[in-house]
Amino acid sequence: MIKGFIFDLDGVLVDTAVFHYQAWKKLANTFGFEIDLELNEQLKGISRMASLDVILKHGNVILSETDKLKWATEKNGWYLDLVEKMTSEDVLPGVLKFLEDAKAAGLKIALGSASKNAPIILEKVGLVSYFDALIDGNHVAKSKPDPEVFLKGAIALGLENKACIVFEDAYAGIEAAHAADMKTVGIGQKTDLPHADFLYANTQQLNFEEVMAFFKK
Ligand code: B16
Ligand code: MG
Repeated sequence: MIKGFIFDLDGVLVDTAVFHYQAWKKLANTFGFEIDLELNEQLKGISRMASLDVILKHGNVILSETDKLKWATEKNGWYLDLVEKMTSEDVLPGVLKFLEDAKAAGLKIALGSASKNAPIILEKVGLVSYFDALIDGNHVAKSKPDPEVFLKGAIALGLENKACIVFEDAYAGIEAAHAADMKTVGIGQKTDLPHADFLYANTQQLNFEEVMAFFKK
């Protein structure tokens, strides 16, 4: 029986991927190379330092660990300048109604995000009160596809793993949820998320009754 939902943040509740992209692009340009949207797709759901490694490899740039930390911090500053302007208008379409329906039905709700900036983003867009537990990049040692973030989410909700459904837009996120023995609702295209148990092309299509009926089977 389904008793809880665990939501990824970026790409599911809000679209901060576009801000990450702008900030990483600025970093790449500083080092004299470009990144494109295809590369950006690989960064979804993975940690800040893992993202930096992917980008530096793409530009054939080698940095010391100290310099990597310095540039990751710089990028985060550029990213936070963009996050600063977020408001409740930035919650993706369909999300509020879905959270309200889930709450009204008595489901427990957790966040399971790789982002260390998750608390400030939820605060900015006014979503904090919907959550019974927040597990983000500050609470985990291993990033998705490791299941740690979702396992901690289920523990924080006091639920068995199997009683939780994960909502994810990243390939690595769906893998992480399955490794935690949780079913998944993917947000995106079949080509990007072929392993999602149930798929919506976008958040506007989220339908509480439909999701519950599907996983009751
Ligand atoms: P930060 P999610 C992830 O958020 C993003 O998808 C990923 O692109 C980013 O690198 C990661 O958060 C870390 O973000 O730099 O804010 O700690 O999709 O897991 O909610
Ligand atoms: Mg995501």
